[in-house]
Amino acid sequence: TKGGAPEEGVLYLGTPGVGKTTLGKELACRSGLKYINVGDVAREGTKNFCLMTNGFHVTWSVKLDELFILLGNMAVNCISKLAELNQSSVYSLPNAPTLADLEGTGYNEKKLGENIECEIFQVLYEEAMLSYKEDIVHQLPSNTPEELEDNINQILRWIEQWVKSHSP
Ligand code: DAT
Repeated sequence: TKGGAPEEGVLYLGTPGVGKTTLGKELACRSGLKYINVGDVAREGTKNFCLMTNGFHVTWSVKLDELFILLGNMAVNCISKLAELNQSSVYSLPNAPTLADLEGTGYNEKKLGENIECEIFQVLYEEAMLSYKEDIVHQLPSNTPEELEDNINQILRWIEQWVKSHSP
């Protein structure tokens, strides 16, 4: 970012284990964009992140306003662009992870069940469709290395188109 101008970016989300890190790091390598894991940023600013429980679910709660300060211009972009429902895109990459996929992530069985259920019922996709203009929400299956490669190429094409349509 130069002179504090908001950054443009690709925002993608999905439940744990669907392949966000794998995709994000590879996409960053090939596009020159910076990879930011919002969860890592939140965890590093520990005062912004606290463990909540209602006796049934245990979950991490993030103070969003403080997280946005930590994220800086990237968050300015998320708020100003995504909230206006234009220009940016949201990608959901569900691949219905199995328990075996998720076991290594340190989640307890209940949480694993919830995440899988969330993926099966496409909760994130539906929420994204409700929150943003439908034509900027894309759902990309990523069940195989070939699909991952296709997705990276598709997102690179979208970035290229976006850059072309926004250059003077
Ligand atoms: P996330 O960051 O969403 O938690 P990850 O990138 O760490 O997920 O991926 C979880 C595991 O799945 C990891 O062992 C890599 C593997 N993986 C990711 N994308 C895949 C794909 N398209 N096909 C097969 N395996 C994939």
